[in-house]
Amino acid sequence: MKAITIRSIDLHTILLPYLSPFETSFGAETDKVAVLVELRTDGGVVGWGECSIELWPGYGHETAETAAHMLAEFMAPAVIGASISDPREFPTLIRRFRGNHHARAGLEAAVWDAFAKHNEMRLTDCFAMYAPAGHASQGSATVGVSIGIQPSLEATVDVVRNRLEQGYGRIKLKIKRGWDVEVARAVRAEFPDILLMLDANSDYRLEDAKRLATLDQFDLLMIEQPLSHDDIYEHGILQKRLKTRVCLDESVKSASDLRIALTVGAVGILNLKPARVGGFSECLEIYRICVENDLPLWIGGMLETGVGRAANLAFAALPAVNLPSDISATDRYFAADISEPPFVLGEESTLAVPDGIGIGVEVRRDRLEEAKRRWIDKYPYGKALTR
Ligand code: OSB
Ligand code: MG
Repeated sequence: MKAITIRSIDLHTILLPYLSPFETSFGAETDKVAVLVELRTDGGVVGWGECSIELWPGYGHETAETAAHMLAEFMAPAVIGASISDPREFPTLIRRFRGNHHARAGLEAAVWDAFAKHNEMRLTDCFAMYAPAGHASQGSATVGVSIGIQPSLEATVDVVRNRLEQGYGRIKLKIKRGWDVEVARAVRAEFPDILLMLDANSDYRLEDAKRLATLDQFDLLMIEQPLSHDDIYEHGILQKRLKTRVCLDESVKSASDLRIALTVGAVGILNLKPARVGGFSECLEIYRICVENDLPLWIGGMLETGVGRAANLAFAALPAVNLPSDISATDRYFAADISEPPFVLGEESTLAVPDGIGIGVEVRRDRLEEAKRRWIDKYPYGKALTR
């Protein structure tokens, strides 16, 4: 493989309105916020990466401001001028900075995109090259859709019906304490045969085990992250009390966390989010552990723009990603995405990896500028704070 040398890095903080607000156990969000990383090589190749974050530091602790700060002040200066002949070595360049996985992941994604483009490969084939032998990209991924907390049970059933009609083959419902058994019952009653799962985003405690066990009757594919965002141990105790398989999201921030979770029986399925674990090199390590342990795996999302979604899709097309991923079509998220072409849902609830090299989508400069302006207009920091 031909090495790249990093010449420059530009950061773009953007705000892109969602088609509809997305509500989870930690709050509702109306817009996507992201820091997009534009990386230029000495050879003139441009790689793009997305730091997936949210306005409210509820899923993870990072915000657009912290990610931009970590990148501008520390991580980008540490890598400018570096030559990379194997993207898996990239994390060592920023090892001396701790944490900040979402920021780190966006930068690493831009490196992977530039590296794949420089070598005239699709990013998905580039990932496959570093996956275990025989794990070629399938060129598409089976996907589902994540449905936020709705104002009523009727509204939930309506949204589910709508998504099923659009062709989604797996439905994930967000739940929280006080919005769980009834919503699962209502949806299951209407749609007895669909692939259905729940995501609690850490809203429960171990004392709620009995309540959570009543969800067993709904034949759920899994329950995602019921307990604390930084717990592994108690998820192991909970799993012994549930028939439904526990899927970890927030709790697994590294390959090391996954090994612990496997050891204590806390993980029956893994939601792997590149942003959460700090980048695609760590994803490849986690992928290998899943293969070795026969652990069911899918790729999670954070309502990314096309830039982040394209990279996630490239990874989700690897063959050991064997459950539907949270990567939906563009029209589930935005009226006009930052990149073109849009992702369109295909047969049997799949998304096809684009043919182009790298992430396979192009950033639209006009939309990028508009989304940057929207961020600045909406969040004019420096204004006096009053009650
Ligand atoms: O917990 O999986 C989650 C979005 C933001 C933050 C956390 C989560 C989510 C999703 C969205 O479920 C899935 C998607 O990107 O379509
Ligand atoms: Mg989740």
